[in-house]
Amino acid sequence: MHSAGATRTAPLTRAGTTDVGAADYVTAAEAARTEAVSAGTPGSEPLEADQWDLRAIGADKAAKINPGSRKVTVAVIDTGVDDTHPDLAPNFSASQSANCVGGKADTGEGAWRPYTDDDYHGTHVAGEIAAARNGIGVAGVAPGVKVAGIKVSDPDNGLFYPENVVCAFMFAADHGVEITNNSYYVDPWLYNCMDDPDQRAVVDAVNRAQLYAQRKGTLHVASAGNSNHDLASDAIDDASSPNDTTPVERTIDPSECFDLPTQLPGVVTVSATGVQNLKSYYSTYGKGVVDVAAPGGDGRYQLPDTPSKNGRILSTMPGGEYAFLQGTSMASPHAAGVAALLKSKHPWASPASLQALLKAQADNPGCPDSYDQDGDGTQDATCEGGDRVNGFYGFGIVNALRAVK
Ligand SMILES: [Ca+2]
Ligand SMILES: [Ca+2]
Ligand SMILES: [Ca+2]
Repeated sequence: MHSAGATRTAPLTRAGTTDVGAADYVTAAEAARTEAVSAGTPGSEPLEADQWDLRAIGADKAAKINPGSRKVTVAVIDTGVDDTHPDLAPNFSASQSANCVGGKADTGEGAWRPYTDDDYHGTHVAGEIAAARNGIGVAGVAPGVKVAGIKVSDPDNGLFYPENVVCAFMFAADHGVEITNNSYYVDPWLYNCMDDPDQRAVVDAVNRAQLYAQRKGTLHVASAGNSNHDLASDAIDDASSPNDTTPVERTIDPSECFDLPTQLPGVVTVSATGVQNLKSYYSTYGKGVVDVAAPGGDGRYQLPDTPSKNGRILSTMPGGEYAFLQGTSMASPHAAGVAALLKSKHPWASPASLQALLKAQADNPGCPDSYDQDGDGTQDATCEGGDRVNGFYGFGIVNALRAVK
């Protein structure tokens, strides 16, 4: 039993992070079966047969051409990263890691680690980006780059407060981090409205830190959110905020109320797809808001023909474990991994150029003719736009193979 505090009773509903549902651990039997299946595939990792997401973006083939450069670091701003995991240890950059809780960076040994194994979110994200190709477990999208951890989640309630995120952006910029991954929203408001003085102050503070980092050469990649909201619409009903006290019901205009950091200018906004290259049922979307899409998994409607048939994303967990998770939290690190491959190939690219390269090499499936995933006869979301840019996929699904060619 973990009992770090009374508020630790519901680790799977941590408000700021954006994974959907409970973690699906890989059982020993599943792992053994998967290892047997992949044993005949030379050069692949033991659990790679279940990593449909790597194949969907050509990351398995890309790794054979260029796994990414040791000179590129992706910092995971999240619940901490367990760098003692054997799949993360080879690529971990301790000198670019910290604990930013409280608004001041603590760089003491292990300060970046999760408080308990329940704070698994950041460790899963880190593995998706850069788990090593070392003959054990899984592989990340860019197994040759380095990954760092900047912890921003509050130890008592798991929330991602603004001052912690501001600290993380500035720390990343000051420590030569090329790319940050942001699979969360800044708490306690899902949407921060500019006509509210307190919420406006949050937008201004996080935006200033983002711009500071961008000027120093750091590109930020962020999850679009898991509410199946249309960020290009003029009204969204939300009853989830503030999540640190009693939430209120309100209708917001997403052109004046912002999900942070994903809606800040300059940040790469990532929606999620499943194995059929179709928007995941939960993924937030929006024409002119989503920049690119990437595999985040869809365990409800898009199941792969893999050993486990699990439509979620398999990656590392604290304590040397592995599990499947889904969410735009899992999509963003795939895009960050491809951005890291592009940065490896184009070391002088500015954050703006890097984002342009990421968009230019993405594959756009185009809007689907119908999006009635639950089959009740009504559309579950409306994709606006054309084959080149649209609300579900932005400029398209990122492509690791094209990034290294
Ligand atoms: Ca591995
Ligand atoms: Ca954006
Ligand atoms: Ca429907």
